[in-house]
Amino acid sequence: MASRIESLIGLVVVLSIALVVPSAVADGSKVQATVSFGQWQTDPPFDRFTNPNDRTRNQHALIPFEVEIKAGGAVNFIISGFHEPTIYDAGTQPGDINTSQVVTALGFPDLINDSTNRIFRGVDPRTAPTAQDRVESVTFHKPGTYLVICAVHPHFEPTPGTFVMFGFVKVTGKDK
Ligand SMILES: [Cu+2]
Repeated sequence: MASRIESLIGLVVVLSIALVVPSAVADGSKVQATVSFGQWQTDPPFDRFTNPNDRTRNQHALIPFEVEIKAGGAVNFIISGFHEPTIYDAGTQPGDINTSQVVTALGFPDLINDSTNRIFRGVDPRTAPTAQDRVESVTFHKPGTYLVICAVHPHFEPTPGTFVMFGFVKVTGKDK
């Protein structure tokens, strides 16, 4: 009797989890990916102990350039330095971004503010030093190839029409 009740409780727990967690997440493979979003350099040596945010020693790249996850999974953006991860809906290309739309603040580079097809924008890196080095984990529910840019204007488009700091998240369908 006791084992029957236990198995019934187990069944209820499993069903409850299935209702809450997308199947891709429960599955385990390709449910998440990590993207290094801006990197500190080591050659020549760089000592952040004494100079925590020397922007001339920061590399402006997404590593890897493209990651693949299943629908329902997440991408963890590990952000080092002054950057602003911003994600556009599937199919958007770098040239589609209107880089003339910006938010400005004295003493900071312009931040691109094109909201067309934008599905995610990270925390404002100008708000506090702690808003710079951080992790932002973002979920993707529909298959497609999503554009991820750094909205710091001189990082994304250092010269007009040349795009540098961006990458893609490829989201595949759930396994049947
Ligand atoms: Cu950046």
